[in-house]
Amino acid sequence: MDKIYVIGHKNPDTDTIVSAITAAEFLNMREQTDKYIAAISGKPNSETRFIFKKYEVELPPVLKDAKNKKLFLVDHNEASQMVDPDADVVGIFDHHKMNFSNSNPIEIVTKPWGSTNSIIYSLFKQHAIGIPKKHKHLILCALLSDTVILKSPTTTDVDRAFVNELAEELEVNYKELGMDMFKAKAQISKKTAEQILFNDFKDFDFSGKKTGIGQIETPDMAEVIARVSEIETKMQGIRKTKDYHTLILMITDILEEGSRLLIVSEETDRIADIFNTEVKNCLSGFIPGMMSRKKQVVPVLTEEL
Ligand SMILES: [Mn+2]
Repeated sequence: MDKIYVIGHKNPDTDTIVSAITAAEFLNMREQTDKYIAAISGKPNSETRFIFKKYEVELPPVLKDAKNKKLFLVDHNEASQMVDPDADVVGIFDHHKMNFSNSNPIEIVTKPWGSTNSIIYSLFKQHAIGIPKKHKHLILCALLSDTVILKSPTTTDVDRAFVNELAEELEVNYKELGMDMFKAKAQISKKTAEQILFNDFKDFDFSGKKTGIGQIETPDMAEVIARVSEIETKMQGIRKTKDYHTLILMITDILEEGSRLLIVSEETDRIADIFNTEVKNCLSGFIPGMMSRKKQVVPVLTEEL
């Protein structure tokens, strides 16, 4: 029997890694098989490591080579974010915009919800398949991570209902859990400039302009701002060697609920204009309410850049 690797995007975050585990579990249960294997496409970040340690769950193995392997994609669908753009994709569960084509009919479930795990949790419910308790904890963490403790504009009523339901059942104070997760994720003082930039980083193609957007979410923005010149120097170097048109780091304060953008680009001023902000030494002013790369940055650049 052919194994099918259930796998999330490169530079994996908590939602992507938990999705691999919960989706593999769901698919195996639904099809009464064990051919679905959870895998990850790179090193987990400090938030994910904190969660897996807390709930004593083993991290899935890293899939180093996807050649001639069947993949079930979770939490992404764009070739630029896939572990191997030429892999044989047999299914997708995702909550991002679709940029995918395939020569075969496959199962695709997408919802405009705040987390891929909200989709997977609803599939478990629809099919009346029980979820192991440890996985329920992981699902709650993934929802809190992707929705920034339900504060991100990507949050829907479905996500809110699932978080409240799980928190009640598991007897967890989800706000405290969320803050502990984001503290573990930020760990600014322990990170190099490069780790801050690539902590949560995705590549995009905006009408031929290669763009990389990182995001660091922290309860204390000042800690990152203090290191901006060091990070900018790193970004200038990466932009040249890797041939980026634009590199952006979103520095998001989850308590103040807004972001500043560190922009290294061929068109820095234009990008500042696009976001109605001014840039000094590559750093924008505080943009209140900007929390989501997916909802507030990517669509605007897709349209305007
Ligand atoms: Mn996600």
